[in-house]
Amino acid sequence: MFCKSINGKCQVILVLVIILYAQAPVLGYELRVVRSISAPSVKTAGLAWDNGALWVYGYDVRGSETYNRLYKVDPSNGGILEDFPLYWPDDIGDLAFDGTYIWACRLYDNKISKINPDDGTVIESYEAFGRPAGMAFDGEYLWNVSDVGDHRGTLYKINPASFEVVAHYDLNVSNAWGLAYDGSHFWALDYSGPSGSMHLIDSMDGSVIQSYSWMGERIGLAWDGEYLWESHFGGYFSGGGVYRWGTIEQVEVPEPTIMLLFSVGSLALLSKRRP
Ligand SMILES: [Ca+2]
Repeated sequence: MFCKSINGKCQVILVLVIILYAQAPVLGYELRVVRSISAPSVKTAGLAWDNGALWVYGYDVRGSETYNRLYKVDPSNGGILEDFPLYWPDDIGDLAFDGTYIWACRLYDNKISKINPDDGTVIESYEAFGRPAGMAFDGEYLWNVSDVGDHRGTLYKINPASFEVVAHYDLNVSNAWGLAYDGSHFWALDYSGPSGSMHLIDSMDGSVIQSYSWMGERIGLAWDGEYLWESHFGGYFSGGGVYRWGTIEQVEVPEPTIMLLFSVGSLALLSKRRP
């Protein structure tokens, strides 16, 4: 890799590369919340990025009224740009935006709905596989991950025009919910109660490249071209009243190329210092 022939010095360098790469989180290359904004609802879940704005899936109870809504939110301040009612029960999953339509996971009737972003109307709904939880769009295909039952942790690649499944992969993760595509990889939130994890996933074969310990109770996930956005689920006391309002967090992720260059650069310095 760094020498034309493998000799003792090169082997030491390769071992150090592996050690430094493995220690990268310790050196500061971790996921990091850089900003948090108030969500438009208490139970805040699905997220999708739409050209400078976030689509947010939220559910509220105010007095005797329930509000199951889709919000378009300004990510700079959390302001609501648009919002539409959705006519199905408490049904919170992730979202994706394909450039024209919003796609929503419906947890409790195992459906995925295509929604008109101009008025929130449901154009078509499809039977999903298991309980659909995470949803992302890669520029050509929809991707959906299920979170329970026989389909738990299965990632489906779907033709959005026909809803035909063209490939599926077992992610081998416990409880994936939020899903986002960053242009080359998928990110999946693993929602496991108070503690969770975030997985970086190879889009070619569904293998987990790296897993990060992460905060729990995060559900929706979106990618804005530079940062991840995640939703922190709020909730109500059993007797009524809000114990936590939903929030939306902007998350900085490590850049694998920079991480590797850092390791290589450090090794070059170490190598020069060797007698
Ligand atoms: Ca998403």
